[in-house]
Amino acid sequence: MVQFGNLKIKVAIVFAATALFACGGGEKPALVKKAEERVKATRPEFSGDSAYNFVQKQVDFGPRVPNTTAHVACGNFLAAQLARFDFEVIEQQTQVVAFDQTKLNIKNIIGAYKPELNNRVLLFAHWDTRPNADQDEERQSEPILGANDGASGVGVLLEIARQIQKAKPTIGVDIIFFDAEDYAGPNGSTEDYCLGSQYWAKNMHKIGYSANFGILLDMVGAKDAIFAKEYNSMVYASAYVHHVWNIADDLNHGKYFDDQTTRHVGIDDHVYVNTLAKIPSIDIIQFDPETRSFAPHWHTHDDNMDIIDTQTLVAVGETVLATVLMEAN
Ligand code: AHN
Ligand code: ZN
Repeated sequence: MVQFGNLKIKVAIVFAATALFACGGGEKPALVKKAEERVKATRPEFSGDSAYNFVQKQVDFGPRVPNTTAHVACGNFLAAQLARFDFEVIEQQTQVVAFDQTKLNIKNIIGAYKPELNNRVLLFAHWDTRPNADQDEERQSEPILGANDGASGVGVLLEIARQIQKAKPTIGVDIIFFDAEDYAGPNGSTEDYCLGSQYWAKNMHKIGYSANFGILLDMVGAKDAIFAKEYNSMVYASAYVHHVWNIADDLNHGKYFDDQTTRHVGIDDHVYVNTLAKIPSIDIIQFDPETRSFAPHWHTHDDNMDIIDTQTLVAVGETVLATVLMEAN
């Protein structure tokens, strides 16, 4: 019995290794290359002040809840920023039905750098904010500002777009700002979330679109944030989790990127990018592995500019941009 079990494990390992290295004769993925001859990541140019300003700009619109004027205005601002950094912009507008049957007018904002290349990386974040503060003790029915939950990931990605325009790497980069990630009621069920990414994964902006891998940034701006290895990322794309966490270590950001793996913490946009779009994707998300919970400001009115810290934005921004640049030929 034991022998049979071992054999099965051996067969599985050989099969997995074959799958990983069988690259159809094309360029080897950077992850495989890096595993063989692991090169230390070098620190890219990334301005924490600029990323912070991009977060502030979004928060200045007020809560970005679908079907509000602030949401429309902020969406237009984000698309204009990507265009300013020479990304080709596609605005994917549609209507989806929310948990309470409200018809939401939503917009996924997609920016493509070097759209002609096949060697591509996908970076994404949600740009909408939650319509309620269900974790707060006060004003629970009022929308939150979402400085961390919404604006932080988008702010880091806009600064990455700005730096890509300057560095001009030879790699395709897609940045997607997904809408309606957080439009759920108090104690909402998991399908209520991630409406924008679910729509995109079923209706991708280009026929046959793909990328080597994807990185989701969600709640990446709070002071002293801890990013544990997130459960679904480990299920679908563990090799990329280790790759990115190693790069964070190279850049001395190990205090933010924790080695522990979280238990299941919920569904986030990367789950649909993995299961429906079939792009291996990871989530960099603040989650405390000790208390097994999101930060105390999560889904409360304390999620405002007071909790945002430039150093955290830098740790995440440098790590993600270095990952992109390592993938360039
Ligand atoms: C749920 O709690 C279902 N998902 C966590 C992902 C999330 C919510 N990100 C931001 N808000
Ligand atoms: Zn949220």
